[in-house]
Amino acid sequence: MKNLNNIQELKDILNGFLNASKSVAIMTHTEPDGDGFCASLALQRLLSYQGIDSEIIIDADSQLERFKFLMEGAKLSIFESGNYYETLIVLDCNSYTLLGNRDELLRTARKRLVIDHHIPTDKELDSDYTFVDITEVCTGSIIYKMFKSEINNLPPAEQRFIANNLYITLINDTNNFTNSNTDAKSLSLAAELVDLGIVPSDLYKAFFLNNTTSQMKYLGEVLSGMELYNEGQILFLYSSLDMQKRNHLSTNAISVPRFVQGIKGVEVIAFLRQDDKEAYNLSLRSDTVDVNAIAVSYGGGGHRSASGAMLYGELEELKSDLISKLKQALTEFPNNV
Ligand SMILES: [Mn+2]
Repeated sequence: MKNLNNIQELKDILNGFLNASKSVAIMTHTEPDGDGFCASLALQRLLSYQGIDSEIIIDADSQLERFKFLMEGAKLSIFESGNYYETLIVLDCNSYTLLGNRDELLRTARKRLVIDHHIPTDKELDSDYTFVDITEVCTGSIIYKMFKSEINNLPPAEQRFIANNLYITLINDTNNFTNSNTDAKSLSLAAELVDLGIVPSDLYKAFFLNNTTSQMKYLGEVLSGMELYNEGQILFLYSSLDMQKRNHLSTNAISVPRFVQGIKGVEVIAFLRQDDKEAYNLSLRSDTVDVNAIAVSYGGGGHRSASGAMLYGELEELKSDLISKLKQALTEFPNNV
């Protein structure tokens, strides 16, 4: 595997791969989010303008309802074992734990390229070329930098399709410019996308506010079970399979931590969501504690202020271990700011 460290080099490698490829697949992590999935949609459209057909490979249980308004004309394929693509591009993901069964495509593809902005872990994907820039606010920003001049030369309707998707990558990973990763670079990117014709208020409403009443009732149930530890510095939320079932929702129907960010006195948010009998999805958020380190200790990872992992075992044991890890991390605060 070769690590790439500049955008032009990345673009050259990608073009080299695509020039002689019979089949191209793009994919992102499991539970596709507004960064990985919308960056895939933008890249697919950009490639199609270069005459290259590609498929975005999703899992059979991927929840894509909230992306519908961004998907017009997209070519998606549900992963099936035995599928083969000559070139494989993985976006917003550099970890086997976040790829699920689709890691099979990585084993069989002849040309593999990973483009990501997460802190690398010890479960890095085996690829021919890997571009990771943890200073990039979102994967969409990397795609924009690679193809800025091509985007400027597209017809207005195509520009808007791509700009809409890239704007979603940006507001997904900055939580609509409220996370600590919001800076001059991310706001400049937003301004450039507005110049391409996007309407930020429409996209905000369509992506963040467009929840169903079932989702909001479920959210209410989760929020009403809120627990506080360490004199209110740790906010713990739990979602059971029953809560999801009662509200006719599947596992990742709504991003819960978003709704409790910024609560007075809270330094760390931990959301534990039951996905199976003894399987729990953990999401961590903090502007002070390095939650990536905690996620890594569970075999997960992500970013310093937002990360996650899968936990397996008995709920009460997992919970008490988690709370003690968070308390320990807080004793090191503010040294770890
Ligand atoms: Mn991302």
